[in-house]
Amino acid sequence: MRFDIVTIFPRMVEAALGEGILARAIQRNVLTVRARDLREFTEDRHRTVDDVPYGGGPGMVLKPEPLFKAVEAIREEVGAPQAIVLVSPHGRRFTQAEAGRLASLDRVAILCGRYEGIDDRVREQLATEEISIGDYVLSGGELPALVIVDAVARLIPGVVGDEDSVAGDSFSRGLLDYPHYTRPAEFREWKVPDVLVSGHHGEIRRWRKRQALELTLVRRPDLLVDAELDVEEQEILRELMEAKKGAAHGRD
Ligand code: 9D3
Repeated sequence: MRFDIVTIFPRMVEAALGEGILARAIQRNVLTVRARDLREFTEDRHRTVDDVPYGGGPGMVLKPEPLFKAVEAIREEVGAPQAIVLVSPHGRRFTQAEAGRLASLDRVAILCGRYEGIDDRVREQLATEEISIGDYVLSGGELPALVIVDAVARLIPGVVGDEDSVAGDSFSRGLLDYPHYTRPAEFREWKVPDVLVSGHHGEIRRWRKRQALELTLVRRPDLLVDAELDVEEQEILRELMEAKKGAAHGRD
């Protein structure tokens, strides 16, 4: 899979891609990410990417021309992207399901805004979709672009070393994760739950399911609506909900 990220801060994007799982995937050619400097697609001596807003008001607006030129260069060099994502606070919220949809594509371009805004003709005429990563104000689209690349890349076979760890990932099954422990079995008098050191694999599996379900029920009950639960998990969840009801009526 290939991403082309258009930004005025290509080094910010490259710095993040130089570490960790993404860096390894890029080295091994499982993933290609190219950060493209928007200023390279300007024509004037000052490499101007922004201008004052028509109608007045504060701040600067990204000009359309360099962004259109950047996408045209991508088309010519590597072929037309299957999605041209504008990262913007106005976009549809990015979720694991959205990550899965983008992971099915071969070539994705991401356009990052900065300043107060971006000429709306980019959204209307160039972008194929608009994505936000959540309800908070950031200074630009670079971090959101990296969030999207990270979440999507993890779903590409061979990017994460252990495929089982991706399949078991919290949101891929729609549940929060169970608690993890490592040695020592006792740390400052806090013990690891007995069941985990017992070696009873059946009991461990069931304990983890219960913990994951209980945590999800308490913290993120909204996730249970779409969670894919096996028969055992459905049974445990029914028990947990009964126990909760009992507690609420003061009879536990
Ligand atoms: C001061 C201008 N803002 C009015 C409240 C509008 C604004 C424009 C550009 C706010 C933030 C940004 C920069 N953010 C993004 O480009 C962005 C973003 C975000 O801020 N939050 C969540 N997801 C995203 S995706 C892109």
